[in-house]
Amino acid sequence: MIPKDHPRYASLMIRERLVKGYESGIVCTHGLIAHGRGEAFDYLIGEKTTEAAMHATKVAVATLLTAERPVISVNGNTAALVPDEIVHLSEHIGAPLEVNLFHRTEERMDKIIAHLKAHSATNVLGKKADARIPGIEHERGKVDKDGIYGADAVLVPLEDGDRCEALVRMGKTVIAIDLNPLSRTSRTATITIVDNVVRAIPNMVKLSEELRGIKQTEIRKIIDAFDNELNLQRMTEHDD
Ligand code: PTJ
Repeated sequence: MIPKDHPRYASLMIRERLVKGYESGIVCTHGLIAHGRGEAFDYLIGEKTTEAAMHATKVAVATLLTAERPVISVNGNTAALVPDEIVHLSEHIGAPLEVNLFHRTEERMDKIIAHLKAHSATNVLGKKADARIPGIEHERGKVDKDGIYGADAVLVPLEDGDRCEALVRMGKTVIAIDLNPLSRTSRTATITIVDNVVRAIPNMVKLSEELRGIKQTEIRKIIDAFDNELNLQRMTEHDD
């Protein structure tokens, strides 16, 4: 039991969720290691959403709301950390969830899909895997034709660099959530949100409610004014 007044309470509770996810077979062993890296970067940015991250989050939501076939890619860590929030986001922007795993086993696929459904998801893709991302030989290359393969915009929390590059090569708008602003994913994505998924996804849900009432021309302006490289520079230079 972690006492509520522990100075690292929030961070320890996030770990707790991942450990539970690991014990139930949702999170893979490597997911725990990946979290450690993310945690270190989060510590450096003060474990809060920076202005630059919020800016990217707003552009990301504007992009997803205007996309014709947006899809949200879900891996083990994301499913364990923000199951309710990712389902809400999927409903708010009208984008299906697609489970896509680096360490794919059919058992983990089934468990994650069941977990998301237990959190009220209705449309979860990923099992069919009837298409392949060109140039990606590992398991994350397996995608659904009517999901990630055919999407024009894909949200990828905790992505790996080579798939991110491959999705961009396919002409898709790729929105990454990655606490490491120096990663290949962060530098290759169209829009990079350097923030913890536990803050970024709830922020996206809130912003999707706010932006829904805004005129298309205004939404377009938000998207067109964004420069990912510049925004990443703000993150690495700690401009805010
Ligand atoms: O569930 P699977 O099988 O798809 O496997 C998932 C992992 C995470 C193991 C897999 O995608 C992987 O190996 O990822 P990487 O290449 O280690 O990249 C993870 C990136 O996510 C790193 O740059 C971390 O800094 C970042 N990260 C970790 N935790 C968080 C995060 N970014 C945002 N929020 C987090 N909570």
